[in-house]
Amino acid sequence: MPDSNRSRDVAAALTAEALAPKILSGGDRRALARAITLVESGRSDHRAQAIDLIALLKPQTQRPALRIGLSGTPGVGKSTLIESFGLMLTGQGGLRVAVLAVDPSSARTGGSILGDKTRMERLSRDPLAFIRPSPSQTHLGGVARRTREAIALVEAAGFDVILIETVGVGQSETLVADMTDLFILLLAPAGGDELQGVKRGIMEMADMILVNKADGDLKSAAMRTVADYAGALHLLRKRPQDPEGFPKAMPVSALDGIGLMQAWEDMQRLAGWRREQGHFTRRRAEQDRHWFEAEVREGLLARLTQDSQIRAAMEALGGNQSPQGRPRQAPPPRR
Ligand SMILES: Nc1nc2c(ncn2[C@@H]2O[C@H](COP(=O)(O)OP(=O)(O)O)[C@@H](O)[C@H]2O)c(=O)[nH]1
Ligand SMILES: [Mg+2]
Repeated sequence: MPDSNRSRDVAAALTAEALAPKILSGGDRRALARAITLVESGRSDHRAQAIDLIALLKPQTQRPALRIGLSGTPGVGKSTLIESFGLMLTGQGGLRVAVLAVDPSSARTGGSILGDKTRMERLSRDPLAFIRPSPSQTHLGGVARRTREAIALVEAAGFDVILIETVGVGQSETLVADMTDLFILLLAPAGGDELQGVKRGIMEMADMILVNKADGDLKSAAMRTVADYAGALHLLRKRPQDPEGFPKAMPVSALDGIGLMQAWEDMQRLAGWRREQGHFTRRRAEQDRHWFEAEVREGLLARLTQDSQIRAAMEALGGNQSPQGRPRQAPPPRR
């Protein structure tokens, strides 16, 4: 086949009309992967197709998946936990599980938090699972849109649970918490009796704190850490979206699979309660509004900076930078 034909075929395969039915059928992983490539692309023709695709899929998406955000510092055991937890859900629950990642650091390190395939080898071979490593990313604004669109795609493909992993870098936790139904903080057993320097803001976002590595020599340290955090959570202001007993801290071992079923039961209980009480849909509506406003703001700013007078004025004021020297971020939604 001549090259020009082939590239035309590839282009045809990437149109919204071609991809939408394949994604909705649920079984076409290649179409899903292609669609995610489309939403990640910086090309303007791809962007146009991505917008069309999301618009086609949204009204036909059967039911919401449970979106679970998982955050923790490198080495705490996120990949190991996602693999064990994911295999438990696909194996015992027969659920379809998608794994996405938000990694603002990958642009700097050139790596990717899910790039390390060896740790999720078994889950990536599971026909009920879909794993998408995070691409090299430049700025958080782009990451947010790409991740939200990837969520919409896997949801349209009928996945039951979407796990979104992030390293605790900068504002990535807030970002993930603002696009998920449940936000889980993964911690390691503490050596001393200090609270590992977890920021109060992060604690306030957590629906559950899982203290990992509660096995072998680390078990007693893990139990102490659970007790410390249970106490700390107790001191936080009560949130309307929590039933009795939440947010909670509990021990798990991703390596031995200990506590994972209990954690899943608690997540379901929490999500179920929030659904009954109307918190679930309210939170999603708030998140939609927040991201819509963020996009409008970004779009307006992009337009404004095309105006030479305004651009000159901004440059005179020090450019499009926040006082900390980071790109501006939209404020988080009210909770
Ligand atoms: N003892 C123990 N080690 C674990 C557990 N989970 C992960 N690890 C180890 O901790 C290290 C980091 O795990 P990894 O999943 O790559 O962490 P990530 O950087 O958060 O994704 C690896 O050597 C794992 O084998 C656990 O439950 N118990
Ligand atoms: Mg990892």
